[in-house]
Amino acid sequence: MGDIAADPSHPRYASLLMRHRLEEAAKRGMLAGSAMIAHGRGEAFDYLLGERTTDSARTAAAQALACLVEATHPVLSVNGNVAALAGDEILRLASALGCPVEINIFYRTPERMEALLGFMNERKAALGLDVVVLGDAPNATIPGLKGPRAACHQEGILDSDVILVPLEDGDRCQALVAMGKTVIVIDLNPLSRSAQGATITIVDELSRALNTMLEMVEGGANASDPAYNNNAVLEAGLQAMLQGLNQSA
Ligand code: PTJ
Repeated sequence: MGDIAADPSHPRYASLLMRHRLEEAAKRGMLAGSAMIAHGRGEAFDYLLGERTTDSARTAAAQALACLVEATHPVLSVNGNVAALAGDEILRLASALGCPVEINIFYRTPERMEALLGFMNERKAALGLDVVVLGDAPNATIPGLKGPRAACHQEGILDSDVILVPLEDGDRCQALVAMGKTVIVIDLNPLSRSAQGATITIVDELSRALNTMLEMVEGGANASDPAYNNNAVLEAGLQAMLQGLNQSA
């Protein structure tokens, strides 16, 4: 994608870089019309969080990674925002786990699917990674969801036992949980329906969360914790934001 004008020493460089990636992705036709609104909401929560990875987010990331490593059929689901903001990190994580990536979008159109498949396959080739990118020929549907957004691959999302669905919408998260899957969400908003309904919620910015998982996978993942408590993680995420607010008051 094109260059960003800001210097890496700029205090808001990371944020400007993410916005730039979204602008470039929009030009390529990869994004939903509401992608920028979703991103803006995420940015607001990240501000409150102090744009940092909290201890509770790290705990959730470690549990997420452990479940993905222990899974029989792990899958990483990718939508427009995820491809734009952290397509490379997703491909690296899929490569480390030896699992497929499936492009699965809420606002599904053939044009967007083509743009996203083209982008992810381009990045895969640039990184020289051997990762299966699904989404081109859906042959199944997610039960409980109506319309094109339910379309998925049997050998991908349908048969998965553990699924990472970053920046997911509430209905789909609920439908995947109802199928008995371990559903891992990355969402800066601890109050969203997805965050509340997922099995594991990483309350962190997408690229930070994925980079945390990549660092952990390099060091060797720990076993999953049977006592992991997602409600405690959500509460800790919310408290971190409220503390930030109190400090700046
Ligand atoms: O590509 P599509 O068609 O699948 O559509 C993707 C979007 C994201 C537009 C769609 O899924 C959507 O509308 O999502 P929502 O319901 O707005 O939820 C997105 C959630 O992600 C919100 O709770 C945001 O706070 C959060 N979020 C946004 N950007 C980030 C984020 N969380 C972590 N990192 C981010 N960069």
